[in-house]
Formats: sequence, C-alpha cells, structure tokens
Amino acid sequence: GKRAFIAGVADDNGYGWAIAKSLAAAGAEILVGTWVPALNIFENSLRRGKFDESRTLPDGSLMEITKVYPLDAVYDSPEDVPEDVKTNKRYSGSSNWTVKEVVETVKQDFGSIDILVHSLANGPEVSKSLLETSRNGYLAAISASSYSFVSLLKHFIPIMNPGTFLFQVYFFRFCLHWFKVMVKVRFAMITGGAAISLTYIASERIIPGYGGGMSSAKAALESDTKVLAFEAGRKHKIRVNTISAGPLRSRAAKAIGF
Ligand code: ZID
Repeated sequence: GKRAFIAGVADDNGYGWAIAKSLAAAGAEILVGTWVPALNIFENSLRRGKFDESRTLPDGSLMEITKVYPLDAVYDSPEDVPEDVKTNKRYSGSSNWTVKEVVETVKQDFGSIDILVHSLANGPEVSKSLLETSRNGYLAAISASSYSFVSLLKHFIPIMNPGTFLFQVYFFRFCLHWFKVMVKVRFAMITGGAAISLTYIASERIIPGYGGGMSSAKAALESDTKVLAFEAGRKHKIRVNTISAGPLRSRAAKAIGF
C-alpha cells in the first residue's frame, strides 16, 4: 500500500480530511500534519471519538490515522522560529514542528512516503481588498499558502518513492479487412511519488472577497506547480499537480465568509 502525508488537517470539515478518507478507502496509510495551535483540540476530538461518524469509510470501517504530526509550514527549521512563537504556550508544548523536523521525524518513523498532499492556506488579511493589504499581510499569505508547498515538497522529495515510466500501448482500432491496426503509444509516469495541492480560481479571475494577497498566493501556487512538476518530474520522477477546488464549507472558507 501507499503511504500519504496530508498537511493541513485540523478537523473533519476541510479538504484535507476528505482527501485523507479517499486515500484511506483506497488502501493508503494516513499520516497528517496539523497546525500546532490546532493540535490539542484535534487530537482530543479524535481520541474522544468526535470524528468517528465522519471517519467511516464506504466499507464500514473507520479511517485510521497512523500518526498526527504537529506542523507549522511557515517555518522551515528551528532557526527560523521567532522567540515569541517559541515561547508561546500553544507552541512550547509541542516539538519538532518545523518542516525540516517533521520530515526528519517521518523518515525516522516510516522511512518513506508516496503521496504528499498540501491542503493548507492562511491569509491573515484575507478580508481586506488587495489595495488595502499590508506588505506583512501579503507576505504572510504567500508564506503560508504558497512557499509552504515548495518547502514541504523540497524536504519530502528525498524520502518520496519515485515513480517509474511506463509504456502504455493502446490498440484503438482494429479492422480485419484491411489488417489495419492503429496503435497509440504513450510514455507516461503513472506510478509512484505524487504531490498535490489545492488552489482556487481567484488566481485567474477577479473574485471580490478573496483578498489579503490570497489571489496572489494561489497564482504563485499554480505557477509553482508547473515549475515544480518539471523539476521534480525530471530529477526525481515525482508528479506535481494542483486541483482548483469548488466551494466547501470548511473552517478556512467560513473565515473568508464564502
Ligand atoms: P481547512 O481550514 O480545513 O484547511 C486549512 C488548514 O490549514 C487548517 O487545518 C489550518 O489549521 C491549516 N494551516 C493554516 N496555516 C498553517 C500553517 N502555517 N502550517 C500548517 N497548517 C496550517 O480549509 P480548506 O479545506 O478550505 O483548505 C484546504 C485547501 O483548500 C486550502 O489550500 C484552500 O485554499 C483550498 N481551497 C478551499 C476552498 C473552499 O471552499 N474550502 C476553495 C478553494 C480552495 C474556495 O475557497 N468558491 C468559493 C470559494 C472556494 C471555492 C469556490
């Protein structure tokens, strides 16, 4: 079976949770990365069975989350963490939650993963129009929503199982009379390591209300997906994609007021 790490699960309302369930139903082992300030509530709710109903898979069994990793994807390594965050009560109770440390811990625990899911975003000034957005708000949106994917992929790649290229041959027409066989050959990378993130159409079209630099962050995420697919595909045989999501009443969407 495959092993998936899903970054950005802190309750049972978001895309991360739904993706985790689909992967679990398909037989994958599930690891999740949960934002440090949300960790306690999430773990307590899991333990108390609050998610048992929504953990139910199509075959009636419950999705097992093998391990929950505390994660703050705006910090790459401990040196990047400012003093006030380090000493913050919500952070000081957990350890090894920077991207680099999370990947090191996953490596120690399991050795490798096959699937990386990035289902996280944060824009502190999302309710402000772009014209009203401060530099800090803009950079924070890009850091949490775009660079977090670059960072997670960069750190996970060394422990991601590479894909293999497969020749696919289709006989899509066979005419006995003429002995005419038309063959289509495709050279495709269809197995192994894959990374995916979630984006939003506000990257391309004007969606009033999706402010604070979040539209910019999604535009960066989409462009990065192409560049990273090229780089990670060539060098490491890992696929990189993003899905432009429809509306889902998650915690993040409620914060935007959508
Ligand atoms: P969610 O709240 O379940 O997930 C976001 C997670 O990110 C939360 O668990 C946070 O704790 C976590 N997080 C925030 N900051 C950090 C950090 N620094 N480190 C680690 N974790 C952090 O919300 P979700 O499921 O909506 O979001 C998942 C992904 O889907 C995000 O990339 C969204 O931008 C994306 N997405 C969601 C929607 C939606 O409707 N829910 C849409 C498009 C994309 C969308 O906004 N019409 C109107 C709106 C939309 C689509 C159509």
